Amino acid sequence: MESGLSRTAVDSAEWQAIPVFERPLHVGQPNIGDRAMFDGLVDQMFERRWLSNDGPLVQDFEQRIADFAGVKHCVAMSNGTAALEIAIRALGLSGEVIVPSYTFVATAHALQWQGITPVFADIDPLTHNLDPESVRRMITPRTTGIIGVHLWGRPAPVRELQEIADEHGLQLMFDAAHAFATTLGGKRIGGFGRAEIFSFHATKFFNTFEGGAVVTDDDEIAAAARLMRNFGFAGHDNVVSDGTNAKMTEVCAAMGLTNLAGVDAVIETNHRNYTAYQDALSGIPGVRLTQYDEAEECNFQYITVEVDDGPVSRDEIVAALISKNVLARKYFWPGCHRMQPYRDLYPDAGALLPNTEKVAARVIVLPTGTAVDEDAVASISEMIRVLTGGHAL
Ligand code: T4K
Repeated sequence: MESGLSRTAVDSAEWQAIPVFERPLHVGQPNIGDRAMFDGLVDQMFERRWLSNDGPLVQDFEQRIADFAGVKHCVAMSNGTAALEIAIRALGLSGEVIVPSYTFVATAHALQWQGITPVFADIDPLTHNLDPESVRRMITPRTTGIIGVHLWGRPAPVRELQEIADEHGLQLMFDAAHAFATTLGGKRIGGFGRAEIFSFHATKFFNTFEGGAVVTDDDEIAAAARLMRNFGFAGHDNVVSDGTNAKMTEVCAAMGLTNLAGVDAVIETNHRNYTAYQDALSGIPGVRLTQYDEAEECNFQYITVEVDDGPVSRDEIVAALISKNVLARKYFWPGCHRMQPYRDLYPDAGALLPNTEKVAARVIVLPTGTAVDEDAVASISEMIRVLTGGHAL
């Protein structure tokens, strides 16, 4: 390797002594619930010969998610991106909508895809969530709404964003793709803004293979979302709005019902891993684990560390971890504003997003979930300790 890393770390006896994992440890390796329960639900599904289109498993799933999140309505969708697109349409957003750049690209694409301009605001470097002051600076006469993202499952500044929205007559919704089973001020995420969306993708700690939902207390939004996910049908032969096909299938709902029954155990495992990472990484200079507020309910699904510039770069650390079969990720580098089509559309956006640029260059996401045990956490943490210069050796 042509870098400082080869001299400082990966050629060292400490590095060589750490074994390569036999099987790759992925970020986002799915948690899989009780197979017997899943099989039972799928057997019933086949027995009924009802596979999609608002079937009984989807209806049961929706009711349970609404109860869990403490909201009036859950409209299940084929994935989180479809849920975003439909929520955006149901809210009537148009013109420009303010979003963070430091998020998965789906948040921006869901707007751009429908001819709405995503305007990127900067983040708070500590919380990684939208900076309300930056949001204020991005408002123009064309702005119709704000989409906050509860990044890593840590709540966005909901109160401040609501104040800005109210002051300027803007709609507010949240991309809660990461935030199922988390709270803000003791209230479950799901009921903030006019609507929120969840992702239940395979890589989320709670998954339905692919899936998502629009959750809301607003009857009008729920009714519109329900129509739009099924081509606008309000009954046989009766199309009353525009729409698409964003329906959740019965087999996905079966997976959701199964995983919901085991969700507490998964959170417990995630919490155990988070605490183990915290203990093992604390005291390593230049390495900071992103903290969860344990006074709230957290799902602990993302283990993110920020590494300062040092003799070894973030990218070199990630490459070295991958060589040991630890498939760490650089989410959400380089920021949406540096991805297409936004990079060409707004080549100078980076100047307005200094914190996004800094944080995106520092973050490493590490594996967790039920596929990762405490020995694995110890070994990965040891790798990071050695790679960052062996300060604590
Ligand atoms: N908003 C936010 C803030 C989001 O983070 C997301 C999705 C969305 C909206 C949109 O929701 P969806 O429409 O996806 O429901 C992955 C996921 O595909 C994506 O759902 C997720 N965010 C994002 C953070 O991660 P990629 O491009 O990183 O996927 P990929 O294929 O590289 O897989 C990620 C890791 O998971 C890999 O290390 C492999 C591992 N993996 C993946 C799958 C599917 C497994 O081990 N097993 C598997 O079955 O986007």
